[in-house]
Amino acid sequence: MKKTKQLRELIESKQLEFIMEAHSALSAKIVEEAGFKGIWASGLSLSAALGVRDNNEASWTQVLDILEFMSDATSIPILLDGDTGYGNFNNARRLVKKLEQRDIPGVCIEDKLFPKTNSFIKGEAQPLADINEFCGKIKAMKDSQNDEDFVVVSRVEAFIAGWGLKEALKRAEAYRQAGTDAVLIHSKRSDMTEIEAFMKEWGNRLPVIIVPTKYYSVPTDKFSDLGISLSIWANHNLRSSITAMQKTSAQIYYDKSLINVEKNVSPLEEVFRLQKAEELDIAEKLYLSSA
Ligand code: SPV
Ligand code: MG
Repeated sequence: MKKTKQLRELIESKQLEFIMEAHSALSAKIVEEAGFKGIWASGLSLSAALGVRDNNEASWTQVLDILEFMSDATSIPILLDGDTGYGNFNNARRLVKKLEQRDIPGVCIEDKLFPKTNSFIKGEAQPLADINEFCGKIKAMKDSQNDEDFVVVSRVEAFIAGWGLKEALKRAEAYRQAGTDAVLIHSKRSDMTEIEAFMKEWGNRLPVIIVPTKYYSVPTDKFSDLGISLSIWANHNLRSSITAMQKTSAQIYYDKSLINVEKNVSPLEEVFRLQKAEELDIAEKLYLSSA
């Protein structure tokens, strides 16, 4: 099934679904092998892996280049965290064209200003986009997609910026009317009170997506009870790799030897398997006369 259709089905399915963060082709492949049906190309993780901040310091074409590797390495759909769409409606609709060319089936845009800042850094100091301008961006994106199943998710940052429920609902409804396929409602609270209040008023006008990074201790059953469509585990491959690499580097530095780490790291055979080394071996026998 084409990736756009896969992503649309994930978002529109009646039960709660999950996608997992990746920030490279390797991590994307690991997400797929774990069993996930979709990948979150996290702006935070992509930027961190590039050694820059989550403030649009990496250009959108640099992000696109990584996405191309991620998409080539996997067969499940990728939802790109497209920040604010990297500019105005014109930049955002060009982004849609380029994503479609690379078989990236959907993008999430957030109602902040370019260059954005991560929602967990001084969220309340962050200005929100003008509602009409953001609706124009959604319309331009939807009008420019070639594949009817390409997904545009609109992320409401009203709670993050401290504007409250009324503003969150007003924005979500405006984005729905502009033609978005789903709404992502974000919260930085450690409980789900904001999300719960939103869901009670929202009903099921459109699928709702959440990012429970800060309310990680809320049982997942609660998400389905509230009628959430999709939960994004947003940065846990990046964070687990940081922990693992810090440990390994420190150990080798301290020991001046590999003796204590060999048993704790993936064998080289696993690296070769993930790279599909075997396929090249077979192809060489077929196509290289000397092999
Ligand atoms: C990301 O993963 O980059 C996100 C989610 O946008 S958050 O970091 O919670 O803003
Ligand atoms: Mg982000």
